[in-house]
Amino acid sequence: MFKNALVRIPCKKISEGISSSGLGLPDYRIALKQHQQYIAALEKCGVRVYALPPEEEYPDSTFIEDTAVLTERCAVICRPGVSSRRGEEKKIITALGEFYDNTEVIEHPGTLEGGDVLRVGGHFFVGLSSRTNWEGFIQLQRILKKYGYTASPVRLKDALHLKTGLAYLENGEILVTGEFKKKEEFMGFKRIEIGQEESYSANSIWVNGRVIMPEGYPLTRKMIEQAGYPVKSVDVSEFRKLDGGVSCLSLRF
Ligand code: CIR
Repeated sequence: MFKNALVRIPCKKISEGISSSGLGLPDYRIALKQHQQYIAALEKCGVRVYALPPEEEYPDSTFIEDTAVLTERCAVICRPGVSSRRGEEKKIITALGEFYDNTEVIEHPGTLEGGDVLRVGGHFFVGLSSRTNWEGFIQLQRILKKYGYTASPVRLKDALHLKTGLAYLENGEILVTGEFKKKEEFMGFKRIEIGQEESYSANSIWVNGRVIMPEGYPLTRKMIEQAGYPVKSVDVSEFRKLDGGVSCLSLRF
C-alpha cells in the first residue's frame, strides 16, 4: 500500500520538454489543470500528495518519477540519461530527506531513469533503454541487494521507458503492450494485453486497490474492470504530448 506521493507542478516552460509524439506542444494552463485532477485522483486512492514547486530550469521536471526509485528501505536518486534533464534529480533530494534515512545515488557513468524501473514485490525489472544504461542497472542492482531486493535487466528496442508499455497491477497481473508482449520475462504473469490502438494506456498505475489510467481508452478500461479493479481515469493529454503519462507524474511510496 502507498501512503505518500510526490509530484512536481508543471513549469511554464513545459512546452519546451522533450517530445517524439508528433502530437504538438502542451498547453501550460491545461497541463496545470490536468495536473490538479491527477493529484485529486491520487488522493482519492488514499495517498497523501506532496506537491513540489515548479522548476523552470527543467521543462520535463513534472515527470518526477524519472528522478528516483523509492522503496520502503531506501531512496535511490537516479541520473537521467539525457542532458536537458540532468540536475532534476538534485531537486528532490531535500524533499526525500523528510522521509528517508537511507539515500543512495546513481553515479557517472551510470544513467538510470525511474520510468525504466518496474517493481513486482521484492523484485525490480530494469529497462535498458536510450535513458538507462548497463552501468546504471548494475549500480541499482548492487544498491537494492544491500536492502534485500533483487533486480534484473530487460532490453528495450522501441519504447522510451520500460513502463511506457508495462504496468504491474497486483495479484501477479500486468498490463502489457508492444514489444513487451513477446518478452520471456513477462510470460508467467496474468496478462491484460493491450493492442496498438490503445497502447498508451499500458502506462497506468495501481494505487491501493484502484487503477489510475488515462482517459479515452475504453477497451483497456473494460479489461481492467473485468479483472476486478475499480478504475479512475484522468485526462493527461498535455503530458502525452511529451511522451509522458500517468506513472511518470508521481513517485509513490
Ligand atoms: C522525456 O522525454 O524525458 C519526457 N518528455 C517524458 C518522460 C516520461 N517519463 C516516463 O515515462 N517515466
